[in-house]
Amino acid sequence: MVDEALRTTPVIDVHTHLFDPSFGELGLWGIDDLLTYHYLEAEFFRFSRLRPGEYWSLSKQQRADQIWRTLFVENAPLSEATRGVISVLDALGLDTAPATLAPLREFFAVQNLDEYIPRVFDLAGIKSVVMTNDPLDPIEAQVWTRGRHADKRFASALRLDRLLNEFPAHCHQIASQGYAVNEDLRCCALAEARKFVVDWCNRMGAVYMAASVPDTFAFPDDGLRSRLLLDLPLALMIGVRRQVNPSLRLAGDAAGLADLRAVENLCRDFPENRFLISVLSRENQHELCIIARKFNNLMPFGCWWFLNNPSIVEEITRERLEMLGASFIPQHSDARILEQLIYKWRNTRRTIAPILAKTCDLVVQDGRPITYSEVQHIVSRLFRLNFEEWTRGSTPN
Ligand code: FIX
Ligand code: ZN
Repeated sequence: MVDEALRTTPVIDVHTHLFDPSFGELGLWGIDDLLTYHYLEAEFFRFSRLRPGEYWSLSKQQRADQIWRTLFVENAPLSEATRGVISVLDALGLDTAPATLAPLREFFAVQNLDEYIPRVFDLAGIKSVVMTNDPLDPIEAQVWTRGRHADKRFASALRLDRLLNEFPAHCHQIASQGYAVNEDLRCCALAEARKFVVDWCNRMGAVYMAASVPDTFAFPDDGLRSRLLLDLPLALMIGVRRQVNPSLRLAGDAAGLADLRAVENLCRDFPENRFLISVLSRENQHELCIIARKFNNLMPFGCWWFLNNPSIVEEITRERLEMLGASFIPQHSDARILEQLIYKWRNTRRTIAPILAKTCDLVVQDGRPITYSEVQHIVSRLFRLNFEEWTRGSTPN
């Protein structure tokens, strides 16, 4: 019953770094992008003698060739991320162990996105994804300001990392968009910063605002973070330590244990606001479940980044089911490349199905039957309804 319900329930992927076709080159797909994914780059530097500087001096194709040879030919693809590429090639009916990438590049070269995106969404069992949209990314901002055809499959989320975590560095950029802000937010600058956020939320039709914050995140604090809450769901991704090894670029970020009293304070001080919270440290997971039992304006979501490994997804999901029932969002893909949707959701279904089945079985053992329509409802709640309800009526003012 669980397998069937998971197979037939189209999922909403609440956090990705994917872009719809109107964003052109920002949208990544195909074998070279799949292989130059920062998860694989991190693993590559563990096996290869190549120095990061030498690697970055190569073209994307040359980098992909290096990664394929090192992680898939000279070594067996054992890790979650390397197995992911194999799973994608298999799902597309392609050779999963060619000596070189030439035959695979031929396949991707002839794909037409209008037909290909629906095929990938179908293989992944996806209804829609939520993008990560940064109004301070010059290339992306151009697409929004010139206007784009909304694509129902790709919802938008206003990403505020640069605004909330590096305001002084981006103050001039915001000012150049016509907002009277200044570095220390004197007089009406805060209202102008809020106006910047509201305008971009409306321009994007954002379903939520989002920001990742470091493991040192505290609330309340003296900065902008405390003063920029709107009545739009805020997704906070807590516990990333950016660029602990800058030479690896995107692969150079790490994680740290956060003090979740900041989350308690946020939920208590802003009872009308809705918070989607994901924490990066494995050691923060239990406490997040406890805080969620205290505040119903907190929705835990996903097994983020370094947690997105079956052994840890199992542990986190079981704990959440035991403590929260079906009142959480088990997973998001964080896909950066289109085809990653296929393996990340294949893995999630494969990992979560036995846990859900076991939990339903325990209900029966405890003396109450479970029907198929109840199983369908549980799966819909976890992978669609919780998010739809959380973001319903999300228009900022
Ligand atoms: O902050 C985020 O949204 C993270 O997911 C990314 O920064 C990270 O690079 C990533 O791709 C994780 O899967
Ligand atoms: Zn992300």
